[in-house]
Amino acid sequence: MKVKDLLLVTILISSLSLFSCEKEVKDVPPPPPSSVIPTESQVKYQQMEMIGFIHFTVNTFTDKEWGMGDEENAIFNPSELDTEQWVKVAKEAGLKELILTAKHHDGFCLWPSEYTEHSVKNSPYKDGKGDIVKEFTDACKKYGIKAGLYLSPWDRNHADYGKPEYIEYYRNQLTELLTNYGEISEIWFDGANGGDGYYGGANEERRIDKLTYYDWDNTIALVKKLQPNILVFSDAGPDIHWIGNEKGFAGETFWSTIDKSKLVIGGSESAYLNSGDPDGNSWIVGQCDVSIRPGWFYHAKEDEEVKTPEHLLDIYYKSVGRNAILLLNLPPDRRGLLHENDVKNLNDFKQIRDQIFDDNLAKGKEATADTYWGSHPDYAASKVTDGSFDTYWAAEQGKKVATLTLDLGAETSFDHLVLQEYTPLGQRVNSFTVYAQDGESWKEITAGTTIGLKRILTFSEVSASKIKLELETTGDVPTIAEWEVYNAE
Ligand code: FUL
Repeated sequence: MKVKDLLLVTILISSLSLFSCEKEVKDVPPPPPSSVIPTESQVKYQQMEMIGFIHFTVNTFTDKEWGMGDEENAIFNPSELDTEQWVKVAKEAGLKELILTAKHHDGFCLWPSEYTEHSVKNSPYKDGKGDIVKEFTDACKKYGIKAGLYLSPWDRNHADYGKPEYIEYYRNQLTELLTNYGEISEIWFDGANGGDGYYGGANEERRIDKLTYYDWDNTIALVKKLQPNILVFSDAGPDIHWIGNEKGFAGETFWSTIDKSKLVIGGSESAYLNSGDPDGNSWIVGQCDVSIRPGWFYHAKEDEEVKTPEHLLDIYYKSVGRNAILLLNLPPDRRGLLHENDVKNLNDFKQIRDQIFDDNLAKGKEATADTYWGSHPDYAASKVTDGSFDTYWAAEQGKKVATLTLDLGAETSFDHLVLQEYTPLGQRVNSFTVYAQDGESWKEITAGTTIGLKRILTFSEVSASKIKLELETTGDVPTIAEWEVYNAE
């Protein structure tokens, strides 16, 4: 090689290394996560937004909400049971998971448990050969939605309820359910803790110590051992917690963080569950359970009291739209089918949602920010209108107040906003105000406290070409993954 060529090569190599060096300088590590963050499966779980409950047992045939446990197996006799109908209806309505009451407080089992005679195996249903948990999990698999199970800890049928032997029985049943039916996504432990019951014929009142009786730590460890990917619900988590009411509403301020030491399965304080705690030491997803009917079980007399699509929409705004997941109960009737009135209102509810959230007026529009992380394009304001949750804007290091501005390009009418924090890094925003440009000035259109995974804001129609969002945090810098704008009309 000639000297001249050698010189050229040297220049080339050094300019290449200069280039990569420059790139290194430009690379900015992402904002560090907050001290409490969700697991990946908690984020995915909440992103499902809406899931369903199926309450079905002897109560469906006795017209009760809580069976005493003395029901004859013979009364359980659905004439047209079709778990595929449940699943198809739920899926069409946008529900991503269903949770079946494998056993409610009456102790009657929808699967042929080998540990009790109080089950489908001694009922007329399919001459005792039926297994509704199997039919249910098969249908979920067939139509591609997740399956969850509810196994009531309180059992008003079992002779041993209240004694240590019952805990072994309960764990045996959990083992059956979590071993024989494939992947179970969620297990639902309710907090009802004893009272009067049949108890194998004793017909008495039995109370248990909610702090010690169920030995929940070991029961939950067993559940996780049998199904490592399962999420556990109770009013104390560990993965998902009850929202503190059965109306389907999260608090207007709702943190996914909460202090675990203040929670007790069957005894957590409702108001605390409803707000979460910005200083909480654990991330537990809030779940809003509510029935499409007044009761959790089917009663013919409630056929005209099925919640209207508008009522369901209001619930959606106050659950999913307040950073929680909605668990909507759909109780099959005595045929074993979801009733026509429930199906109709559920479908209409879906149609309304589709109509409102059909056209995101902010998608791809220009967004700017007064500050962004490392002044690096990866964290620029454009990320909030790119239609992807996985990319996000973050304010510059140390910022506790920041402003994002959205330019819709032309005067646009809207009445809904959707905001999403990038929760894999934590929940940070503790207040926000939204303004619409009004001539030379800005007019406040709405304000709120927490955002979390999703906040939906509704207001009377506004017309503007620019919208401004002011955010405040007390801790780590704010992030926004998506900002959407809709017009319901
Ligand atoms: C509660 C139960 O007592 C109700 O009957 C219903 O199952 C509800 C979802 O959970 O704890």
